[in-house]
Amino acid sequence: MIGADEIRTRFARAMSDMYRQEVPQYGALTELVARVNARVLHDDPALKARLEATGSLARLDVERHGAIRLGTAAELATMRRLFAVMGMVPVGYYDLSVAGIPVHSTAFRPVDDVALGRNPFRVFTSLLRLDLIADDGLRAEAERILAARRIFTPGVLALIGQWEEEGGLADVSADLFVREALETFRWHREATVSAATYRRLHDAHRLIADVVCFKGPHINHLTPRTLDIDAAQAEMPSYGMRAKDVIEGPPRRACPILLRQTSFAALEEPILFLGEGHAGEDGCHTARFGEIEQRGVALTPKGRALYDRLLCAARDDGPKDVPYGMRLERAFMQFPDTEDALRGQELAYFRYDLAGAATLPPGFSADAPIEDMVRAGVVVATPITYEDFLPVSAAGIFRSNLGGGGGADYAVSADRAGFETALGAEVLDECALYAGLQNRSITDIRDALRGTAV
Ligand code: OOG
Ligand code: NI
Repeated sequence: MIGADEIRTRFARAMSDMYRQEVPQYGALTELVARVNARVLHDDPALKARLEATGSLARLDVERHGAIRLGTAAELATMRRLFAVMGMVPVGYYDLSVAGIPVHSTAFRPVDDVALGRNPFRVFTSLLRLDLIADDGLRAEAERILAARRIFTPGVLALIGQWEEEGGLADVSADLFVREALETFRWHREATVSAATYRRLHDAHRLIADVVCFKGPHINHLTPRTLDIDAAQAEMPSYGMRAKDVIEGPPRRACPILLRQTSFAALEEPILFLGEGHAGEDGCHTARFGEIEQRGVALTPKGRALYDRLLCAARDDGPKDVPYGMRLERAFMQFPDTEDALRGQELAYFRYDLAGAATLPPGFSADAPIEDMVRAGVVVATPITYEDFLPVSAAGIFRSNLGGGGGADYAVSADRAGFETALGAEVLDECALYAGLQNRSITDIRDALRGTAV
């Protein structure tokens, strides 16, 4: 039997190869990021040593996230089963309707630290909210079109069933699974609708046309992880890419927090509409783009509340003639920027490891506060990487790829329960996962110090 981590690794590689063929600029982007990362590691041996010690260096070259947009509850439920074969489970709920984007989303990803270390491949997965189409006729038409499509191959459905029954896949079946699963994410230039239908859906919201008018949920970007997003952003033009003006997320920091992202504009791709009795009409569609990201430490609910407050302040407060980047820098001066402060004020999650042998200096007990052990040099604390997404950033990424503007005004709210019903499962709480990693590392230390480690 081939393990989930290995199937995920094979799938992520196959997806990356396919996307490089489909969108050559993605290939250029991965080269740019590899060059920037090599330079950062060369210039910062301490960072390199730390990434190596925590097993993060090995995953850096393969680390990617992608995104898809689904049309129906049934598609989402089957997608959950498909990702489960690769050890990817839904984490987090993101409501984007508040930002004028008619979707809500989750991220499918591995959750335990061994799996994350092997390959943290994640897919931001959105479900279209048809209830947000105001026109009854148009909504019914979109529903009818979506109900008629089959986005999964019979082959992949059979293999998912086999995996669920037998608890695994043999080598040959795993390769077949990867090949068949990939078909769902492939780009098809033939639309499933006429030019007139496309235009009507497009006028309701560009995103609705992107989800409804095609055979499947084409992968719309694949994002490599950079160690210096400012450097990568500055070099994008020399690779022929027009980057988004602002980097989403927090400003540059000594101790990076959460997630910073930037993207280049979506490509205009030729498509072929369904003809009515005659050959189809040509058109074009923009959906697929490139993105890079830099990841920092995961924040506790307290840290996250502070982040949200300061981000809001930077966006809404103060004179608008001050550039956004500067307002952001200014607002975030209130966010502590040393690891000691992030730990001391319980703003971020850390993983704790014994610095050396499991011995304590005189006067210490195995139950001593972990912070005392860090100060005494018995224990080292390492930031836990944020593995998830940010709704405000995601909305910015969506918007920049909907040809600017693009935000409708929806008088609705989050519908987490509706999303989970469609999914057929609850989404995991990301903070509980990070807290679990942190607490387990502390328990392991105390066990080792008591000599009870197995
Ligand atoms: C997803 C946009 C969100 C991110 O990194 O925040 C995203 C989409 O455009 O489908 O990928
Ligand atoms: Ni993304």
